[in-house]
Amino acid sequence: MQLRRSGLAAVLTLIALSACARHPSTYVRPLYPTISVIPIPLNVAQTGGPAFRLTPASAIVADTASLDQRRAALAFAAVSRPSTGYALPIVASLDSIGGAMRAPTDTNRRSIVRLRLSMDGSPGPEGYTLVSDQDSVVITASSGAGLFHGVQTLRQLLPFGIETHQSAIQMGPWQLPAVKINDAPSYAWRGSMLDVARHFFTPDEVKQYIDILALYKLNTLHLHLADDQGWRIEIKSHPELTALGAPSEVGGGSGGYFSQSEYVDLVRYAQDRYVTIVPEIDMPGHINAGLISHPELACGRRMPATYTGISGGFNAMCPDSEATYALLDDVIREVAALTPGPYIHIGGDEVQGLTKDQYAKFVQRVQGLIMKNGKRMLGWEEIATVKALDPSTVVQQWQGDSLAIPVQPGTDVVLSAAPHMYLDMRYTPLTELGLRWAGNIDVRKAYDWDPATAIKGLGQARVLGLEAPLWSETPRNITAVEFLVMPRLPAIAEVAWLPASRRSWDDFRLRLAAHGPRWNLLGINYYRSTQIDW
Ligand code: TNX
Repeated sequence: MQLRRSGLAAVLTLIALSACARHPSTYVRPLYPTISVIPIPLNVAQTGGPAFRLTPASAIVADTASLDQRRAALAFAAVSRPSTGYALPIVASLDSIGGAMRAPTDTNRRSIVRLRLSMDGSPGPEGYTLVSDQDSVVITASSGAGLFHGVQTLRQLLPFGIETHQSAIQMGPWQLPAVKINDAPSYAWRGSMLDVARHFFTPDEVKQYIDILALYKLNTLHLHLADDQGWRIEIKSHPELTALGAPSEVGGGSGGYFSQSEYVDLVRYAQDRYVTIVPEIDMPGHINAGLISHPELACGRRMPATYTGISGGFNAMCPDSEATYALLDDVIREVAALTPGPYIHIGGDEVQGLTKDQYAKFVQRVQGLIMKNGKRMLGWEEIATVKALDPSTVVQQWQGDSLAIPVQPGTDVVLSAAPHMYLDMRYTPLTELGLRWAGNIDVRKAYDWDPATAIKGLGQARVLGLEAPLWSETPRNITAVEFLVMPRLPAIAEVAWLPASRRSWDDFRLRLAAHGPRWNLLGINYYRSTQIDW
């Protein structure tokens, strides 16, 4: 039941809402906070003035010659036009549509949503201000990302019905309180990893995932593109990698892969939402699927062959063969050329069967290949055992609440502490999906902790931010992925956005409850945690 597409929930919500429109007194709306934005903005003040209201005469004012303003304006229009049924034209100035600012009645008052890029760099990268009053909502930022985040805040300040695509059902009034918001994130890296290797997810499903990241102001999607069970990215110079490595997945399904044009389309879709894609080809271990077509490069304990189980560590690329680096040179060159973001992830985790020296030699050689292509290398925390890492290389912590391998001072680290952020763990012993090795993670465990103090062994490392991985040994489709991700990912998004001193579990759980109806309308599945009064 929990895993079924939440279409039924969406229909029920719509019925309740339409009943509400016709018989206002029969629908008892749950008591949600007036402001239930996630992540809660750093500073938000209700000014007490009259509310802002979208009307059929409203307009979006933005300079469409600017790509950043255009993206933000289109993002707001895409959410609000279908649900309100209003035209909401995007105009450079009010003059271009004519008419007075104040129309005669309140119901067609010409209110505006104005998007502005400031020239002076304030309010910082990814930050924005949002000021609403009776006549306008003005979002100001110094970057496209900041404007886009401001639009997500505006979206969440509007009633949840704004998420519906059924404009026939009137769920207004489309209003929000008069507020002054000043907002910016604490961490620059706020991400999630989606494992498309254990189970494959189609480009459209990955786009659904990106939509969730964008709604919660997450800016990084790490795609785990190759593992023992599947190779998921077309490499034109080596079509054999997908020909033999892609048609399989955990449990014996047919798998799949992204063609290069599909991958490029995903990158663009993410860019339009200010999400950076970080591609990972896991190596030298977790590479069975890639070795099926290159058994001569295997130094593992088994001959490479299709693998549909869920344990790892039985295969590795031979670090002593030049042919290994020739193949990886081709793979990295192609992946780098398709990826505008600055990072390429090489995995590097859970390698068995190589000596410490062989592993170090491998990581250094691959680091050279990545740097040669103008990218920064990223690897799971095991790469920190290698002494000669370049200062540009980023280490991704994952095991427990401590970094098993202390990193060199000055190293950039991304935190993915499994006991709080592994979205593939079970919520409780009774939930039907997920693994168990890092413990159960219900919503509070994901939310109520402080990354600034929790991780031991970081030394003088520089924490870039947080990333919550969704490994896909157990979820077989995107609905199951959503069940594991929601509502823990919004919790992590708030942990990454605000310092612990500015967060409160009691406040968060009330705001989170208000997002359930949004997800119902968006068709997003989620786990009804008993910690939340939905
Ligand atoms: C550990 S985290 C792994 C993955 C598994 C995951 C399951 C990491 C770098 N390696 O290969 O899928 O646990 O939770």
